[in-house]
Amino acid sequence: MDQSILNSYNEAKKLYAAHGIHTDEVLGKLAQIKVSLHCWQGDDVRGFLFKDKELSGGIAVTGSYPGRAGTPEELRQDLEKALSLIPGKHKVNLHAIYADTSEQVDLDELEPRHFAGWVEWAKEQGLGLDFNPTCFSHPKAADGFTLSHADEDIRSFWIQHCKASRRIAEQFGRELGQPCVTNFWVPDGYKDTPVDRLAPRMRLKESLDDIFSEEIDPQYNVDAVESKLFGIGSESYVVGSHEFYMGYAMTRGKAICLDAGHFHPTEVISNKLSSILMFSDQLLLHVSRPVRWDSDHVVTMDDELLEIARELVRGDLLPRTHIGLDFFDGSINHLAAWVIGTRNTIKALLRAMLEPVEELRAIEQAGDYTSRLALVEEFKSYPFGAVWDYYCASQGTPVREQWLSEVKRYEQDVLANR
Ligand code: RNT
Ligand code: ZN
Repeated sequence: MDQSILNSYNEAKKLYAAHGIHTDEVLGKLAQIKVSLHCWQGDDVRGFLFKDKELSGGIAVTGSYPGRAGTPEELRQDLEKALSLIPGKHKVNLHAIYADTSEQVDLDELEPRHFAGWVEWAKEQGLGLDFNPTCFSHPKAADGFTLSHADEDIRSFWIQHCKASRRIAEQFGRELGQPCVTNFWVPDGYKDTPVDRLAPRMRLKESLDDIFSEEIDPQYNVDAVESKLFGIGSESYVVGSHEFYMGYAMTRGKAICLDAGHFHPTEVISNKLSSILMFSDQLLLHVSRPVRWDSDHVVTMDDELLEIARELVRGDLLPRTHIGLDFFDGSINHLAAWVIGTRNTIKALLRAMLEPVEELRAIEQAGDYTSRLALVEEFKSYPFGAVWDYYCASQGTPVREQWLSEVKRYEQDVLANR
């Protein structure tokens, strides 16, 4: 390791030690945390099953940056490259439309064997896998409804797809020796104010109960449900609202998925973690960045990211929280987006771990809000960067912006030829 990285680290170590923070221990803990990289950033949410299908479901990718992955091999190659630039051991999050098969197979017919290529690769790479049924970009989702559809045949198609997805996930978990988190998100909703809000919600509840009635080993699969406030074309009403899934997950023992982009523009998810995990066992995060709406911008080191990380660390919520990413930006290099967003997420956790939580808690309890504000603000400029650089170097990953030239080289050597 570069001597200057080590020197800076040792200096930083002393400063943190004065507040009882042991940086070596912190880095040991940080290395245990897995972030789930969403495969869909690599190809603008297109997938491989239905090649020419347009993205639907009220979500949108903008930009046409060249080089996006067009085959499972290319996507894996890009993920490998991105993961080599991110410290730690992580997971990859797949959607059903990313099946690796030459068969013409519809969503309700998917089986674990259609993902064998992914499992083999994950084993080789020492990665975990997560999963999502894809309830959009399909003719049977054309009118914006899936699991809550009024038509029984359509509803049952999506129920079959979700059941198939859980079986695939269970297989992932069994093969890889770590649980697969399966996240259920459906776009169902109305553009304009509905007359009947209740009936679609009743149908969604019944569909979910049907899906989860199938016994799946919780050692291998964890179910999560993701809510939303609105989407493009579902501005007035979304069936699976936050309150709907809050009630559903709490009464069915499911994990809630909180996506940072899915709430009111001034509403933040960091403030929800302590409440939800008081009543629920597990939680799934979709770390994203909303800009004016659920725009799925690449995660930056902003106040909300830091606050999410602090809540997880201060409340010791990390063991019960699955950290996934969910952004898709087609206007910049696809791998760079992964690297920036994932490195920021890990870096924010490190910053949170490098705060004197016990000391701050005692100060707060004593009612000394002056010292609370003073210390929190001073810690914002403590040399966490030196600890981060040391962590990157000790994990054999590029230090600071060194990764960028690697991405540029990869763009020239690989992406430009696609
Ligand atoms: C959509 C949800 C969902 C998707 C992915 C592709 O609003 O956030 O998680 O982004 O499943
Ligand atoms: Zn999401």
